[in-house]
Formats: sequence, C-alpha cells, structure tokens
Amino acid sequence: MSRIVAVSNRVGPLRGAARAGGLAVALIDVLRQSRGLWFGWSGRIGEAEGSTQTERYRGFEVATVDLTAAEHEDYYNGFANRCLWPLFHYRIDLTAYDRQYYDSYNRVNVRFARALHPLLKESDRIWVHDYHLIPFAQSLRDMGCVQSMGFFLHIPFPSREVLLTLPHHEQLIQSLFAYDLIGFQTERDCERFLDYAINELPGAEVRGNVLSAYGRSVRVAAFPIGIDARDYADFVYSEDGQRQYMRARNTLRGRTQIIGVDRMDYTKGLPERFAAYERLLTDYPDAHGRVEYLQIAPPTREGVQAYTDIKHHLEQMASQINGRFAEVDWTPLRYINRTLSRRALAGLYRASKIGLVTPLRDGMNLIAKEYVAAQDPEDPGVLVLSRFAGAARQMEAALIVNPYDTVGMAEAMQTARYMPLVQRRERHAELMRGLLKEDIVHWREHFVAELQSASLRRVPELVQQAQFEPAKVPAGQWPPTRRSAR
Ligand code: ADQ
Repeated sequence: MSRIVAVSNRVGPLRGAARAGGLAVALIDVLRQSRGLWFGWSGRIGEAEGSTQTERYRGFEVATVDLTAAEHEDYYNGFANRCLWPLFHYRIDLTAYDRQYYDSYNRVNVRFARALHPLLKESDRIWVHDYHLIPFAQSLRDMGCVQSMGFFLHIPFPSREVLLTLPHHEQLIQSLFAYDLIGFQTERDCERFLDYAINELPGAEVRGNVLSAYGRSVRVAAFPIGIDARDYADFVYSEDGQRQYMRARNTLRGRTQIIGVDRMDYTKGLPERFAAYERLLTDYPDAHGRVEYLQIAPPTREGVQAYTDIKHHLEQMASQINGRFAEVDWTPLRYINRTLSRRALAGLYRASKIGLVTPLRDGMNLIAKEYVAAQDPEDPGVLVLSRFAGAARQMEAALIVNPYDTVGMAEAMQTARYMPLVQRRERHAELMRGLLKEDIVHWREHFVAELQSASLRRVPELVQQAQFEPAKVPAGQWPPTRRSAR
C-alpha cells in the first residue's frame, strides 16, 4: 500500500479517544496501516509563520504549522467560515465576499503546500479534506508535485446559481482540476458540481464519471461518509454511556425524551426546531408533562458574528418556551451549551425515544447515524430527519421532514411519539442495515481504492508529459489559464 498523506485544516483530535470524532478515527486507521503522514494546522495561533512541527503518533507522522493571527482572521474565520461555509450551505445572506479574505485563503494554501512539499515522497497518495483547502493541490502542482491527489468535500456542493454569486468562482473551481479524484457526500452534490462545470467551464465534457476541462481529466464520485456503527453501539455500555443513560432514565420518570445534538451553527436549523417543538406543545396538549426536549449545542466559531447572534436568539427562544409551558414539576426544554463525550452522548441517545436531526442544509450529518446506532433494537427510538441532510439520501426509513415546515415537524414528532413498536423495529432494522453496509471503513477504503485507480489511469498521462515537457511544471502555469486552454 502506498503511503497515504492526509491533509486537513485541523489535525486531530489525536488524543482523548472519547472526544475524537469518527473522521479522526477513520483517518488514524488508514494512516497507521500505510505508515502515513497527517498534515495541517496545529490549532495554535503564533506570532509569526514559524516552522513545521513534526511528531510520531501510533506509527505515523504528524506535521503541523501554526497560523498567524491575521491568517486566522482572514483565511479561517474570513474566507473559509464567513464566505465558503455559508455560501455552500445556501446562506447567501450571511456570505461575506471580501478580497482580502480570498487573497489570504490562497496564500495560506500556498504556504501549507510549501511546508508539506519537502516531506513528500513520489509514491505518496495525497488525500485533501474540505473547503478550507480547495486550491491546495494546485499549489503543490505548481511546485512540481506529480503524486496522485484526491479531494473530499464534507459539506454540500451548492447549486450553480448560488455558486455564481461568488466572485472568482471559476478560478476556485478550476483549481479543483489539479486533483485526480473529487469526492462528494451524495450523488446530488456530484450532479450539482457537474452542472456547474458543464455550463460554466470552457470546453468541459463529462464521460461517465470523468470530467475533462483545461486539458485535464478528473474522476468525480459520491462517497457518503459513515460511522463505525458497531463500535458506536458499544459506547452505550461504556461507563460514561451507562451513567448518562441511568441519570436520564431516573430524571425522566417515564416521560418521553426528545433529543437534538448539534454544533451551534445556523445551518443546523435550531430556531426552526425550537419553533416546531413549541408548535407540538401548542397543538397537542397531551404532550404537556409527557415529553421533554433536550438540546445539546456547544458554541463553535465564536470569532464569527453570525454564531454569536444565533446563540442569543436560541437563549431567548428557550426561555420563552419554558416561560410559556413549564410547570412546577416539568421543564419542557433543557438547553445545554457544553460538549459531552461521544460515549456519554450514546447513553443519552439510548434514553431518548425521538432523535431530532433537522438541519437546513448538511453535507451528511453523522449525529443521525450515531442516534440510530445507539438504539435498543428491541425497543428503538424514532429518527426525525431533515430532507436537506445528505444522510436523508441513505436513511429513507427515518421520518423525513422539511425543516422549514413548522407544522409538519410538529406532526412528525407526534407521529414518532405514538409509532407502534413493530413499525419502530422495522424502520430501525432497515436503518441499521444501511449503517453497517456503508460504514466508515467502507467510506475510507472506497476513497483510497478510487485514488489508487485514478493514479493508475494517470500513468499514460505522466509518461506522455515526460516525453514532451520537463516533469516539473513551472510555477503559475498549471493548470493552464482559461485563455490558453481555448
Ligand atoms: P459537522 O457539521 O461538524 O461536520 P456532524 O456530521 O453533525 O457535523 O458531526 C460530526 C461529528 O461531530 C460527529 O461524530 C458528532 O458526534 C460530533 N458532534 C457534533 N455535534 C456535537 C456535539 N454537540 N457534542 C459532541 N459531539 C458532537 C461536517 C459536515 C457534516 C458531515 C461531517 C463529516 O458539516 O455534514 O457529516 O463533516 O463529513
């Protein structure tokens, strides 16, 4: 197996397995197997650019660089999180287009590529993650790298009309042609990407899954990310899992717990969910004193105003709902802003008869999968899932809702409350079959295998290139600009 080099904005978390998310675990496995290298931002903000720090961790190498305060503001908070994140989630209203952000984004990608370049071997396969690093491969190609490179986008790819609002959209998307493989979460994302390419890029052609433009061919495919469903189910029986489960059962005293767990983010549809819960309590008085909604939402990206705004908005909504409906012995909504360990969450999911996962847009949403994996197959809870989460494409046995439809969501919660055991079991079994079939190992192996075959396909191309031009492509000339491609 060739060495895998994973590149992501943040490296890790490597330590503290209880906190490490599914992605870190999946990457750690493949990095260990291939004696690989993980490269990215250290998570620290330094005074100056500083040097690359390297360490060994469980049989693979880790290389990190710090960001300067200006880079953190313009590249990370700015272009990545104030521009690309909202735009790719269809929030043009929250999208800040700022030339300074874009310049910083490109500069940081070049700086990261320069830091990684001396650590690379020619036979490496490079796997780049997410929207922070779209032009990363192009920066490496400009330095003469010929390794095979794959990109995986964790968030949705927007529709063409939305992407067209981004100044320099073509430049950004053109840089994706430096990869050999581009992976999306769903077929829908692939379709939107191809629709943009065919209509906006000069001379673009699609044959099967291969897209050609700018004299380059790139394979485009969907790789829906999964979880390790068996391991996650076992979390319920861990010490943390059991403690949370028992605590919840004791405090609920027979009430039905509805649970939502999200990073606090405007894409997750939290105000809409609170409104739908209020609607449930308004329209179905039999829910009074019989249900409790627990929402866990730790704050993220606090350097971005939109995140501070949503935090205040949710606090207001929560106190309004409790003010309106609470009784001396019943708090309808509990809203917690702390992070709990993955094991503790598994215990809480098991104690919750309804899981609410209702983002307005989401690349995949792994909470939906984790909620299902944590259920008791003999007496499972019901997943209420937004049609706009990538997960809905694979999890049709959930109750699928439109998160903008307050009444429809309240109806779905009511349906979930009274769903007969036979139907709950059938739906859960079907969902579990899907989770076990397309799990995190399948995702990782599928991507790495495709990257491998993309490299084999590239061999004739490389041989041809070696015959007619030097192996190193001069900086700035790759891929060709729009004019020279014509
Ligand atoms: P996120 O938007 O962070 O990730 P999500 O898939 O919901 O979204 O969560 C990723 C991981 O973080 C999960 O393992 C989950 O358990 C954990 N997590 C989320 N909220 C948490 C909380 N409140 N407390 C503790 N843990 C929490 C991006 C995309 C998603 C895509 C993932 C993976 O936005 O659409 O599913 O990447 O590709």
